[in-house]
Amino acid sequence: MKVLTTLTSPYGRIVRAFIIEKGFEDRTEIVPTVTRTPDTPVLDVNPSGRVPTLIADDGTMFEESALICAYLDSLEDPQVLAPDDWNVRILEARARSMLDGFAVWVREVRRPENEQSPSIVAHEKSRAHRLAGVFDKLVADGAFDGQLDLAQLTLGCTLHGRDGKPDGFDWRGSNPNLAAWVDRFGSRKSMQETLPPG
Ligand SMILES: N[C@@H](CCC(=O)N[C@@H](CS)C(=O)NCC(=O)O)C(=O)O
Repeated sequence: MKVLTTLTSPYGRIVRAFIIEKGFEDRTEIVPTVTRTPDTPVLDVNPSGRVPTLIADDGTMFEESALICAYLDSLEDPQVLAPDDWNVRILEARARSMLDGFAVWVREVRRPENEQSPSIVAHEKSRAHRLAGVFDKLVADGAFDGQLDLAQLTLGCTLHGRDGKPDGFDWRGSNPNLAAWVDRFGSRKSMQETLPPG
């Protein structure tokens, strides 16, 4: 199997870390790539141009980090994920909501200054702070402890190794429980081996 991804994409990191958690390093080739260029190699296999993109051994193309992890998990027991655990899925969706908001925020501040929308930036910034506060309470209640799941991986890849991102976002000071959880989760081998460069 091949996974096309940038090494900076947090969505790609969810898949890369999950491959390590499953012990699938030998059967999966990570193909670092670029996105958002007219000649990105991703377009040769995936018309959306998005990463992560997985090409399975039978040539089937998968996109979407959660779907790719579910597919990988289905390939071999023991299954790591808990697709029927609604509580986990609710938490995963909430973490993904924060990550999706980051993607909008970072895209906005990367535009030339005179094209940026201060109201979009303010909207995303306040969503991010609000959610960080929610996660601070949830981790203090142990909601992200226990056997690895996609909620933990998504929250971890959203915040770990990305301090000050996007756009100087400073969530640590006012969310000490979340900071401690991110540091603890980030010490996993799968997270250490998938740290974004630079
Ligand atoms: N919901 C998707 C999001 C994937 C996504 O937005 N990836 C970004 C990189 S972080 C991308 O490929 N951007 C390229 C583009 O928009 O053309 C997932 O979970 O995999």
